[in-house]
Amino acid sequence: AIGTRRTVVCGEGLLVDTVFAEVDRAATWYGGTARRAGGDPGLPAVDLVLALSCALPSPRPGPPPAESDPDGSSAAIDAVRAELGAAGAGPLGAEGFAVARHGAVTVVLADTPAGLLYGLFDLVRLGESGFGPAHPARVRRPAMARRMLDHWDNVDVHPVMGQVERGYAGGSIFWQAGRPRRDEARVTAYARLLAACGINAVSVNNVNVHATEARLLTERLDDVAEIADLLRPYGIRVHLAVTFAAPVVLGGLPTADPLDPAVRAWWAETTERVYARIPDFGGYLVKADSEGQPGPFSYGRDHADGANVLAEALAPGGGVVHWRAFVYNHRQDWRDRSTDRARAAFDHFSPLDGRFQDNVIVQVKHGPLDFQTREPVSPVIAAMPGTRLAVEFQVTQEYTGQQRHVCYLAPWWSEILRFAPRADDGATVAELAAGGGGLVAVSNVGDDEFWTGHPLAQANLYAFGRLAWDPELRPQAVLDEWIDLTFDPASCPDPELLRRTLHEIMDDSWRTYERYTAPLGVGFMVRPGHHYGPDVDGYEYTPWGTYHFADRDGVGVDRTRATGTGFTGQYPAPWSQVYESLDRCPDELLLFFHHVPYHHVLRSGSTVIQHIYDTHFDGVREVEAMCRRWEWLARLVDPAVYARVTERLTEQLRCAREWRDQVNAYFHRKSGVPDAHGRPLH
Ligand code: BDP
Repeated sequence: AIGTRRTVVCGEGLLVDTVFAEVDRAATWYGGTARRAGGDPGLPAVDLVLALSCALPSPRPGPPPAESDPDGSSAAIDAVRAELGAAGAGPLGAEGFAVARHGAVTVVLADTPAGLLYGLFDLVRLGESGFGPAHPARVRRPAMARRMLDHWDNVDVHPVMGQVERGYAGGSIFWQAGRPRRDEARVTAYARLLAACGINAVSVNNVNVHATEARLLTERLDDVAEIADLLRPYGIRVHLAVTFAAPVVLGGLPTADPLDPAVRAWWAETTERVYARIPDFGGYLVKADSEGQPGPFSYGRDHADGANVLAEALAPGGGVVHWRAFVYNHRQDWRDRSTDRARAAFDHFSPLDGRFQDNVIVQVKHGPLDFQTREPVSPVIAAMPGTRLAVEFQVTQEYTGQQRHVCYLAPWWSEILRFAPRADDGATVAELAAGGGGLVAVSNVGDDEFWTGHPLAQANLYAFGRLAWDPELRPQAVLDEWIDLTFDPASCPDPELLRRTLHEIMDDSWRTYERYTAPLGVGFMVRPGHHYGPDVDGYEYTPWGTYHFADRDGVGVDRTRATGTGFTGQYPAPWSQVYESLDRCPDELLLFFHHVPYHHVLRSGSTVIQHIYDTHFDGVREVEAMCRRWEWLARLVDPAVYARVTERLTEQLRCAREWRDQVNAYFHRKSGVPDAHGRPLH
């Protein structure tokens, strides 16, 4: 839509250059024209203006004289500015923009180059409808200031985890066997893709910082700077995962004690060197005292002590430290039913509220456990009003089918973002994240030709960025945007069939996945280690703290205050009472909070055991329907995409049947209860 227009771009700056390069490329491709403001005045009237408002003189009353505005751009800009002023729209902000259609001219206005870039991508989303009838300016500003992706990419190939930890899309786009990959075209294309999704920060290495990754902070800093140079033109700042032991392993100091003056000095000097090399460096990401990573506990210090020393070092450069709250004992005694991994983050972090410096962002996984298909919202999110919190999602589908299964996660994220964990002010998770450190997710991208292994998993990447920008968006509307941008309905012989079928396959795919995997919020039941496919008892007698406690009488984890681990008490009212109560607890979370007999009757009216059987049969039937529907698209999508998705669906169906058979057989054997409909349970 843009490429066929006569476009003028007004303003200066690196990101304005990017905007111009984008429209110029489109114009070259589709036969339009693109020029910078101040060029040849003898041009015909423009039909698209992208302008930085600060680059413009204040609007004069009345239309500009025709001779000073031969292409009509100034008149259109002035009209839109006047309209924004009259509407009291206020500043567009650091990344906001306004799009208007004034007569036959589309105008994108922004206060900053980043805003102009996001305005351009908004127009790309609008397509031809951005050039329809005149309409007043629509102002868009992001809800979250930081919309970040964490790559769990290793620099070296890790003997167990490979090049990308929990990566299901091939190798890393940044690193290859210990070296930078230096695929500039790919990283630039990635930056463009991310900017189009609304992402503005990327952490480029794994949170489990191994020996080579650690050195990115010091002697390998040039490798990071190279990536920063490629992401910068698209408004993306680079962050780095660092090891808390860096003063010892890199600096040769005898300790990493955060209160030791030499340690503080080391962090300050090291960070100063980072800013000398990368002036817009975003900051550090730290996983400390977690799953074997070093941390402040080794020195008898707490996580506020640990985070603050890094924050102090980053403050002069304007950086932040994302300090993860994913801290728990992964070597617990499974025989001790009072230890509860779900409690850990709250127990460690809530007492520290108010002690973190302003540029510390405590990064909390959205659920208390670990990115399961269904979990309650983490109680930490409600418990730290004096701390900047970021909420962490997992776009990479570690526990949701590893990009072999279709699992559109936006409905799940949307539910979480709309949840109001605190009764007093009714603030939603989205509002709390927006007021704090924003939204972060683990990336699902690799060097795969479709970026994400499963082509339909791209929708999760896109949806994450869009929901971080605007958590009010409906997941189905986001999917519509993604379909339009990805499959180009204009060149599709039957765009309506394509759209309807993709919705039928994807809209409910997260719930379908939930139906054939672990039931009623109990979680895990995946194969240990790689976490793909069913293994009902795989983690049951291990030190990882993720159990379902199924026996002949019942199943589920008693996390009540009355008789269990007391986890429900970490929530404020009313959620503490809702989750504590067997009658009020939502069905989908029942086994997360309660241990119940198999004949316990759910709010739905079904018994727990019959619900398990029914949902597992239903889930597989739904995957069978997905496979049939996908066949309708054989001639409507690119053959390579068609082939890849077909291959993945075949595997999804095989795996869903495996889940159904194992889960049903397991609970049938434990409980001895037959299926009410007489279906074979094996
Ligand atoms: C778990 C993953 C593990 C990550 C960890 C984390 O299995 O690979 O290192 O999360 O978030 O889900 O640090």
